[in-house]
Amino acid sequence: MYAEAAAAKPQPIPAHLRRIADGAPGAEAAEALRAWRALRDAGHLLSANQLAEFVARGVLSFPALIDQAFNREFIDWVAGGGSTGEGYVGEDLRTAWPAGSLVPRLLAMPQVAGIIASLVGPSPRFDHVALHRVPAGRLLGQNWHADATIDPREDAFDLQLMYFPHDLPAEMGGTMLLPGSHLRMVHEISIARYQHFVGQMPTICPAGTIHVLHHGIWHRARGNATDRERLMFKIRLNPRWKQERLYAPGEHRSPEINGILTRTEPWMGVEGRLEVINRIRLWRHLTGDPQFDARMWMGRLESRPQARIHPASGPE
Ligand SMILES: O=C(O)CCC(=O)C(=O)O
Ligand SMILES: [Fe+2]
Repeated sequence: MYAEAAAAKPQPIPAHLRRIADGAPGAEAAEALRAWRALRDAGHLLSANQLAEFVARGVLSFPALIDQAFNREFIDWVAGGGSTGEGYVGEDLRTAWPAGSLVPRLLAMPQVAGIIASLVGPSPRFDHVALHRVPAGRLLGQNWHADATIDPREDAFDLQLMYFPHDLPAEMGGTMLLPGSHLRMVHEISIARYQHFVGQMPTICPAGTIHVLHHGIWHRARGNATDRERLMFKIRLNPRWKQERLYAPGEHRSPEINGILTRTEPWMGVEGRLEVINRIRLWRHLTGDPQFDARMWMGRLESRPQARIHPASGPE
């Protein structure tokens, strides 16, 4: 067995996987950049305030963003056996599904494309998808978890989109999210011992709602007490450009933004300040402003005066 392994020739790494390792934008960089600029010029990018909200809470909600005709088509397609597939790791988003099929059409809608472009930039990589179907009457939900694993990146994040094609009343459960949990790094289901949090957010929403999540958000599927199946389409995207100033041109230093970044969540208790500091760190990266601060939370930690009264060495 060992001899066989030693004799095996190393396989070349397929091109699309190589790009994961070096994080480069890929051959389509120029075209992708043009598309990002077109979204910006057409006013489809998120504002600095919306981005601050995302940094603070790890979730942005867009109720009824997708029109009823598309929602209906999506539901019928699933009912007819349509599948989004279960692709994983590094496929090219532009070619992962046949042109004109439902997933690329959803992602190409200007509002959806604008959200994606504002958070993960031009031509993000397709990480994985899942079509979550919770059968009628299945009361058992998931445990609390974060997707993937502890992810220590400070200057980058992946985006997760959840699309709910039908109305989601409270008794259908939906997904429970914990706003503000995204920078509290945990390993997957290690948080399963928790049951409820003060300030948890159920995805009770009208048809066509999209929730946009930072990859670190804590969440769980809930049971479905209705007599209808619950559907949710999720897709995860990885950035391939530096996530700096991807949002709509605008002021990123303002009293309003400071207010958003320093507003803590009820479940944080006395630890809210730790999250404010995490948010400021992320905001600095996303705005390209390493001096940014809010209420001196970072400035205090960074204050190390260098001016000396006495010479560094030798007698005065
Ligand atoms: O079905 C749900 O509501 C959540 C599923 C989930 O945990 C996920 O997509 O990561
Ligand atoms: Fe999950």
